[in-house]
Amino acid sequence: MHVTARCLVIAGLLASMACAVAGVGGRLLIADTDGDGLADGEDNCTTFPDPAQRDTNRDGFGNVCDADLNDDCTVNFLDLVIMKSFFFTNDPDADLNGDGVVNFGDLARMKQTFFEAPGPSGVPNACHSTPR
Ligand SMILES: [Ca+2]
Ligand SMILES: [Ca+2]
Ligand SMILES: [Ca+2]
Ligand SMILES: [Ca+2]
Repeated sequence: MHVTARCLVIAGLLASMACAVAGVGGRLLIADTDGDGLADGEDNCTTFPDPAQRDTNRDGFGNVCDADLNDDCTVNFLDLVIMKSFFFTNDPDADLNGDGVVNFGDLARMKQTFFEAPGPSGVPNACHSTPR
């Protein structure tokens, strides 16, 4: 009886240690910066929640962080001109937020990465040989 009780205590300690290690390891291994349920290494837009991973031009940047409409790896006035030409249409690439229409919501998304590269993306993409 006494031995059994000690074994249970030791077993319990080991189990809780194993759980603690798994908990720490889990957090380190499964970083999900934007909390959209996709690990950063599988997320085509690591800083903006996009569980659908919509990437209509298939360049490795999810539409929500891909305002680079002419695919030159910089978001600038050239892209703004393209978005303007598709304004109030349903062009899929210029529809950054995926609500079916190109409008001020998409313009606001573009503004957030203006003068920057598209992304960051956690998957291989058209602008970087390594994900970023
Ligand atoms: Ca994301
Ligand atoms: Ca894209
Ligand atoms: Ca561009
Ligand atoms: Ca839209």
